[in-house]
Amino acid sequence: MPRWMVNGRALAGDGMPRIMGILNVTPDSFSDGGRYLDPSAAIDRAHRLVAEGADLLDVGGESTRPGSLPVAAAEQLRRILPVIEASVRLGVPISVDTSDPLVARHALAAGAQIINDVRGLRDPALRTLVAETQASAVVMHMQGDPEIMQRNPHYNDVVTEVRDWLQHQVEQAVAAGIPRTHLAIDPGIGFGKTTAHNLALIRQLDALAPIGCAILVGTSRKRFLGELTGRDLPDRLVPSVVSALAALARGASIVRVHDVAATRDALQTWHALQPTEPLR
Ligand code: HH2
Repeated sequence: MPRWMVNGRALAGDGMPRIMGILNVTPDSFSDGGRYLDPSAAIDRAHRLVAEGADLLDVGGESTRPGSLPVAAAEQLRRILPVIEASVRLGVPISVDTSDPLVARHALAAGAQIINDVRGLRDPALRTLVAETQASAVVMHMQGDPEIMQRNPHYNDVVTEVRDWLQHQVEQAVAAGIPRTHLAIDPGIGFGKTTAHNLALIRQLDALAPIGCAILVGTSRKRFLGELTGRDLPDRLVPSVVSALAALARGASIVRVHDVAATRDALQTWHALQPTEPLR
């Protein structure tokens, strides 16, 4: 499996799945909006996620849920900087969920090491920044923009189109000077996709392997799980965990989740049950 290097350390590629804990410092995120807007609540949450077993944290100051509008860079920074500054002391890499080069620059200066870009490093300024700072990045696929992406998502062949687009973005990032090992790719579950598209992408996740980057997947609490099970947001823990395991079984190395403790339990059990795992 491809390695994902973050600040000189492998965060994937050694056979151990990794958990990215979600920390949304926003008033309006789809599942935890408003809960961690206060910096001290967000910092407490960061401690808790790491104590529960998160291998890295993804801090975001802008919701990208369907229908959401962009948040100004200054406001994103006001929300996330105190949280990043406090969280770097926790000893796990900090990722920042942004597409804005200004937000990214300040977040990296405050100690973040990964830019998680739901727009797949489309902005050349963001590619240059990641290259120059030797940061790592997540290149995610999204059709359209959050405001309109769920209106009528359409693909002729979702798996091939997502794979080809990610491949193109990775080549652009490499051409800008970012080492391939610094990049992880993400099919962008729920970003301009119907339930059928999301299921196809998870079922055929191994189609992304030829790109040669570690694969990250975020299914946690998402709407397609509600459509599958009939469960509302608070009751999507089981489908979230099961879908994370399914993604790992098909080649993902990192899962982005809200419920770290439950995902950690599931991963440890699942890992121990692999036929290749030596007895301890
Ligand atoms: N999903 C969300 C946000 N960022 N980043 C990556 N790489 N992959 C994802 O699947 C992904 C992401 C949406 O989830 P959440 O952060 O919980 O909600 P919101 O965007 O409303 O803050």
